[in-house]
Amino acid sequence: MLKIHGVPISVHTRKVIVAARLKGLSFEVVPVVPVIPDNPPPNWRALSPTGKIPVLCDGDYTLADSAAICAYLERVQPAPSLYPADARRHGHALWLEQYAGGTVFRDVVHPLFNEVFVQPKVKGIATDPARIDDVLSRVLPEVFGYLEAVSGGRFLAGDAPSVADLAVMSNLTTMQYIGFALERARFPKLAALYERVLRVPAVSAALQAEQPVVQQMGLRSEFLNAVLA
Ligand SMILES: N[C@@H](CCC(=O)N[C@@H](CS)C(=O)NCC(=O)O)C(=O)O
Repeated sequence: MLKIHGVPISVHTRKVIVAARLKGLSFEVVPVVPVIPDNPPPNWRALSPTGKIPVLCDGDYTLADSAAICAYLERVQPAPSLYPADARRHGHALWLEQYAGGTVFRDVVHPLFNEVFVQPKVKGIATDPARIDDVLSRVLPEVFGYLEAVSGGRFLAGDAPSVADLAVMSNLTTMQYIGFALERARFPKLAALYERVLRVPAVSAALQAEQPVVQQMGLRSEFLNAVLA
């Protein structure tokens, strides 16, 4: 059985979990929380050269990075495909997957998560409200404005969910868990897309499965009520 090292609350681990579920692949999650000192197993750097989650183990084969893992799962189980067949849509899906990991996560969700959760609750360092204000007032409007502009279709790169949808959905989910709403009035097409992705059965099942951890961590989840009811 596939082993996914990480935790479902992690943006990139959730993306891989949902990809495996969409493809009907059996997997188990091996909990690893890199931000907690001494939590990762002793051989962690051999599994994850960057130290980050997720890492996939398929028998004796090990692979780090959510984009690489999703592309690998696509070859292991081609249907349903997470990559559009059309060349331009395929390119667009890969671009948006990169944008989600490189800009939405790095510049918006990660700093917010760090300030609201990791610094105060794991490292004992006070939250910096100025950092949060800067992300919300300066960074988020441009990044979410771009996501809004590309959210007009059924899914981000065509009529079926792709890696781009999983990557964006996962960022928006963690952001809301830590108390930052996705403002529907400001980003209506993005909010509608997010809800469509949540209603994909493999996505709602994955979110349902992570709720015990969400409750245990004291995170917000009322924004999922309509989908998980
Ligand atoms: N490009 C990587 C990014 C992975 C990543 O940033 N993982 C975060 C959690 S979502 C992590 O491990 N953070 C802990 C750390 O940086 O030590 C991927 O797509 O898998």
